[in-house]
Amino acid sequence: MLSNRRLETVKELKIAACNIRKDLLRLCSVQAIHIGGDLSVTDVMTVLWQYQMKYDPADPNAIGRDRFVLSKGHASAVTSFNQAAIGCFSADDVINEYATDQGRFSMHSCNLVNPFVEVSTGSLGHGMPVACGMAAALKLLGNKENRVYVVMGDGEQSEGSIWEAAMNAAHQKLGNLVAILDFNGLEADGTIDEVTGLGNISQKYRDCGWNVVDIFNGNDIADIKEAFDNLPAVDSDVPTILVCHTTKGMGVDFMENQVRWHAGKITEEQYIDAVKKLDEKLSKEVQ
Ligand SMILES: Cc1ncc(C[n+]2csc(CCOP(=O)(O)OP(=O)(O)O)c2C)c(N)n1
Repeated sequence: MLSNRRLETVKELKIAACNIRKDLLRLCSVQAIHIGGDLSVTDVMTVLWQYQMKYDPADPNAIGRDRFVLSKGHASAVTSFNQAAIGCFSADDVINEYATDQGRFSMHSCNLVNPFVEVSTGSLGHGMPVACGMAAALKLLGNKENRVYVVMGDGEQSEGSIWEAAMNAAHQKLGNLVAILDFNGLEADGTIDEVTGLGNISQKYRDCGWNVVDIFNGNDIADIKEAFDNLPAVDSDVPTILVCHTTKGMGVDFMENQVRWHAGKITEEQYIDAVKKLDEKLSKEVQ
């Protein structure tokens, strides 16, 4: 059935985000994945998929669905585990099929093998312009019910195509477009400041004509939920970006803020220890 609000409360969403992190770590103990950027965006993805988005796991092409584009396409695992959580397939399917010849899941999402992937991504800078096109098409069709959500990385902001799309989205008054920026301060080879500093990224989007919402703790479920609850109407005239200040590797102490953990695999011992710590943290937070 086409629905949203699968989970309602901050507590439920915190538990769900913890479960996603455990799924990610389980996969990471058998395969190298982009774990750092999966963990930074886990909280916002959990609220998006398990609370905010209108989606039918039985019909990924339902006309009345909200659209999702993963512009930072290497965060495929966190997307797949959220889709598993709402019943598109199982978390075991993701783990068993990941990076196998016939599998639906891999380091980047591919819609040729996985119907729950709206757009194949992986080459940075492409998802955002495609999302703008989808939002423009929905608007042209007179749709006032559905949004297009696009998740980008901060390193990805170096791609020129992002800025062509950002200017065009404001020009076309795409109020149905919601971009989410996972501002974790690191990319693959170093810090954002070392590679291509972004300056005041919120101001840059404002200057392009966007409605900018800063989420100063982009790993805080309550703040994320509040931002989604207060989005402007779908038929408003200005695209919105949620600038989420997050921590790369969030929730796993030896990965937090470490460039080395952009991608990689963990040992069984690291997996057991990390899961134990996640459980301890959760029980303090939700007691
Ligand atoms: C066009 C393109 N150039 C380079 C890469 C290689 N690459 C993969 S992930 C990544 C870093 C991206 O950084 P960011 O967007 O901040 O992602 P996060 O830190 O959230 O994982 C790079 C350069 C790519 N996938 N596409």
